Amino acid sequence: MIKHKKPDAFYDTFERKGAGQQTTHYCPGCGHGTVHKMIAEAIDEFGVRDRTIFCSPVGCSVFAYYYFDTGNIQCAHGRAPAVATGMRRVHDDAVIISYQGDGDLAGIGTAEIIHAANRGENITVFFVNNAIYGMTGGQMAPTTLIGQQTLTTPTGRSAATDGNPIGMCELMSALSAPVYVERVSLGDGNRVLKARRAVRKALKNQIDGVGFSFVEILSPCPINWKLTPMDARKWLIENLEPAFPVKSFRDTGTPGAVATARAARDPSGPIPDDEMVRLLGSQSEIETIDRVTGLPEQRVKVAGFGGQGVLSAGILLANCAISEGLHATWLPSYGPEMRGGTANASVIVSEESIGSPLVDEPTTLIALNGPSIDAFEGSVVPGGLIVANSSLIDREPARSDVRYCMIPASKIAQDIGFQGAANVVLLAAYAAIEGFPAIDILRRVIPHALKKKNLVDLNLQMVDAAVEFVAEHPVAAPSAAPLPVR
Ligand SMILES: Cc1ncc(C[n+]2csc(CCOP(=O)(O)OP(=O)(O)O)c2C)c(N)n1
Ligand code: SF4
Repeated sequence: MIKHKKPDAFYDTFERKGAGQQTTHYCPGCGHGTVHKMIAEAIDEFGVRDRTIFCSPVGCSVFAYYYFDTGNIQCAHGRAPAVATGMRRVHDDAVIISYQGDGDLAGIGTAEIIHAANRGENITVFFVNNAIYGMTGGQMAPTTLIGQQTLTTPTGRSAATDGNPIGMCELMSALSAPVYVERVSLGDGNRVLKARRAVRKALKNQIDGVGFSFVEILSPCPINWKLTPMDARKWLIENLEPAFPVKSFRDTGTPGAVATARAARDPSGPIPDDEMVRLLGSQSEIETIDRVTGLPEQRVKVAGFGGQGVLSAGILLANCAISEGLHATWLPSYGPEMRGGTANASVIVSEESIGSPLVDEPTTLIALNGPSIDAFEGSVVPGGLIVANSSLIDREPARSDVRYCMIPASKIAQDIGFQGAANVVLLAAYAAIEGFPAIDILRRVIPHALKKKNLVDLNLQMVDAAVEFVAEHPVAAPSAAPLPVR
């Protein structure tokens, strides 16, 4: 006896159609429903519903989140592989599905899928190829066949004006990282059974840590093909399959391969010795480092104009952090001009691995010029620190709930003999005030971090001058109750 049962990975009722409804929004004979069912059954079979994240696309399957009782993210058009990548990086244990149509994956999202595949992300991609833009009423897709009539190719697709259909499995298997690439078809019952096996395998691969799996499913869109559901299946076999051969393109990879590769360079693990050797000069230097513990997360914004060494001050800070065995990110932001435009660098330092490199609410602002303090003063957290270059900034911070140090960095640097190193004066002042990075570390990293070795001594003098200035001008505690952050 054949027993039909709705997979547990589906909700009991599909609320979009009103409580109690059992039907989806798909047209009669559409392949999306079939593919959904295969995926839901595989999720049930592997018992991973609670840890599955379904990244649904723009396209007819945009409402997949009404059907799958899993984690769901509705992604911007074509961007599901990028979202899936983000999920992969933060949820080790999640089973992540990128579900995409041909307009979504092979049109607007070409870049995302190629790069996710090329990185070999341990995700599963289900690519539903119906050779047309279904949701928007049947325009030409990248996979539309030569001669196929669509809304935008009323006389049939022409290679001369529209290019040739893109074989995504062929493209995927030109890359070395994907471990499983297969094209299947929903043309008839036997084909559906084969497709089901491919769907299952692609999910299992991910669960076993094998790597990037890609299954293309040739799928009918009767309404836009202007055929009955039965004729659509026939048309699929007779026309789509010859253009897109149904076969396994690649099936390699070993269970656990992803975990092994990850362990070799675990981003959340300790900073590798070779990184520290690069910054400190030798292995024996590393032994002399007091590893920092208990440091609150430092979110530093260094801002000024291009040419002031804003970005390099950020790199120096990040390098000091790495030398102390800490995690660090550095994110530059600058205009198109090499010199004179505004520039800032966001640096995060933490004992833990860092999720996002963005700094919206800095714990410290290092401002090299007036526009920088105007732009970022309001974003500093209450109790935070502003280190400002008083040579170029003619006002003190307006905030009374932050600590600040007005240091004539440009003048100090000029007096020592190299005005271009005002950035190092400011960074050293920050270090002297916060006790991080250790001044000793800053002094030890400078010779290795600076490309121009003839400037090392001058830069070390900048550090000494800043330390002396801070000792003579201690930073006062904030005087007022915290202001709301702007
Ligand atoms: C940024 C953006 N561009 C265009 C659209 C319009 N749009 C919606 S769905 C779609 C194509 C979907 O086709 P496909 O990915 O093949 O999925 P199907 O609907 O056939 O399942 C387009 C172009 C949109 N919603 N957003
Ligand atoms: S338009 Fe095509 S792809 Fe969209 S639901 Fe209808 S049959 Fe399916």
